[in-house]
Amino acid sequence: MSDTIFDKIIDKSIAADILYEDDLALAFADINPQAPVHFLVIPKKRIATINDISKDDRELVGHLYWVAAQLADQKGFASEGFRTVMNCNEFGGQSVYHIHLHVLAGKPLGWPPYSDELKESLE
Ligand code: DGP
Repeated sequence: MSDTIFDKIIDKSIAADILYEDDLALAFADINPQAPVHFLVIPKKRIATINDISKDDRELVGHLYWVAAQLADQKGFASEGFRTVMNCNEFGGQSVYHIHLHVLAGKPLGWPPYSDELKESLE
């Protein structure tokens, strides 16, 4: 599996606004925010897609949610609420092939992603 831009963020060869780091995970602000608060939580281990998560990775993936919840609490939007999304492959809208949990907050968010409007535009 080839390197992605996130490997460069992990090894600090390119800059990011880092919000949290430990041995297993890193959280940083998304470069193209889709909500007032938008950051990504990624494992340091390179896993390309959700489809590549192994049985041994289950705890690591759970850890990403724990990091998201810690930051939500620390930044004061936990009780208001937020959205976590992990896109997978083309139809899921994945563009960086290193799994990442999007954390979006700060305003009420729309749902569902496959709206009637979108359905009509794709027909
Ligand atoms: P996805 O489409 O689910 O694969 O989301 C990839 C996200 O990664 C997208 O919201 C933008 C973000 N992103 C891509 N390149 C960079 C970068 O160089 N720095 C930061 N901070 N975010 C990036």
